[in-house]
Amino acid sequence: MRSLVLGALLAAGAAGAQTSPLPSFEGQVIYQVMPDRFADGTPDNNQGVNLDDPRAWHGGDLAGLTGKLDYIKALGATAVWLTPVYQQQTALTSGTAGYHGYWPADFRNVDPHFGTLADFGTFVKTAHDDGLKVVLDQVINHYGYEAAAVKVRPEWFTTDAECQASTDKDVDCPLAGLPNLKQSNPEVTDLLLGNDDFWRTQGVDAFRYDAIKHVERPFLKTLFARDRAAGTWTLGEWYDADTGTVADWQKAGLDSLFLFSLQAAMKASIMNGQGLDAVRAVLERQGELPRPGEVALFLDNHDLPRFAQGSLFEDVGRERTKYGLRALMTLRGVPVIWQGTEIAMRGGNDPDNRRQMRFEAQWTPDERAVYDVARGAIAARRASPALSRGTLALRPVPAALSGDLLLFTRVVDGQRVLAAWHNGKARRTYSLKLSGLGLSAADMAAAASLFAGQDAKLSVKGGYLHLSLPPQDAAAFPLP
Ligand SMILES: [Ca+2]
Ligand SMILES: [Ca+2]
Repeated sequence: MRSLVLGALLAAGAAGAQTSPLPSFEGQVIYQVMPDRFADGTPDNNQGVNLDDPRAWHGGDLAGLTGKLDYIKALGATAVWLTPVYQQQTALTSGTAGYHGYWPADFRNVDPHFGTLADFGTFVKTAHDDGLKVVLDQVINHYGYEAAAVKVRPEWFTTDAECQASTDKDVDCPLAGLPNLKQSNPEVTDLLLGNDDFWRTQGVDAFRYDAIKHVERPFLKTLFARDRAAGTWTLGEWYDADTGTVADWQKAGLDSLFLFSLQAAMKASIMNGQGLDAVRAVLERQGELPRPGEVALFLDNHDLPRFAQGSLFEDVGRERTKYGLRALMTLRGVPVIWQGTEIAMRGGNDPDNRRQMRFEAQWTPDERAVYDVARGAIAARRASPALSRGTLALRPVPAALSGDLLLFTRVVDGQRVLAAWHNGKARRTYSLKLSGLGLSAADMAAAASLFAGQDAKLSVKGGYLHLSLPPQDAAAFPLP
């Protein structure tokens, strides 16, 4: 069923002539914010706030976020992705408030906890003045459980009988019991397309579409085509997407999706110490991707346990988060950093992974050290065209080293960078034949990693590449 519909989408895409460049975020670094858990700009809108309850509103708002754009810019991000800021259902469901934004009651209003539409405008203008792009989360699959529309417009939603009879239950049945929109209903189509236009008019540069696995395919085709025509970059969330799924949907008109399979592999390899073969296996499939430079790459997000949570020991979690952040900045794609990962915040499943963000004055020296690595790695990536936009080519290493050593080059306009991820538990020097790596390079004296504060070196002599690498870290070297 799915492949049949996708086939139709592909055919339609091929028929439409591409006259203008496709929307692109290649070279960007996105910072993900959940506004309720980020920064509280004013107590005036803190109805029902309880910082001791992880399922309650915590008071963060658009004024607070706007006030922290300097922080996001200083980290080095170039774009901000906000989880939804729509007006939410006011009732609790299962003891949980709509603080996360995924239980909309009115798609064209800002929830009073976050502020007003004017506050949103101020946020967008300030972000743009700071050179930051704005990515807004869009919910297109459902309303909140207690939204008035569910009772007022029952024909907009699938019934139990329709769900039972459906051959595509991912699409036609409720996700987590949420009132399931029928995107093929003309009124629903108009509503959702109009929502996009509404937020575009507010100055949004890109949309992150929630739960696209659960949305009717013909509607998605229409939606993505309209966004593309408007120059809006689109990022889809297909939970657990692997390279094949990302490739299918890029062909169908989405600019980007989150590559969940790479996140899982990085968590296993970097945080859980399982060797680098899982990461290599994902990267070996990058040739399937029509636009690898657009794919969204991440260590964690608001739906997954925190990256640092993968180790019982807080110091190990922090050190391996540094490794993960540096590794992320060597990859081809668009890195996305979830608020707090730059200080290795901990937290298990939702809502524990959404603890209140803490800023500089509240950090421990250890947290500041993680931040310094994050900022340095982002700066190195942005300063290097090869790391930002270069093609990625895996370099073979001897089988005995494959769990401990991952090598790839990033190349653009004749500039070359060699990325080296080292999973070994001790510092080690590797001497590898250049020809075995498929490389040639003139002799060069020892060069330092592009990542500041890292004791890693590369030299070339007599046809051999010599790498001196710290334990459990990722480095990047200029290659002449
Ligand atoms: Ca507030
Ligand atoms: Ca659905």
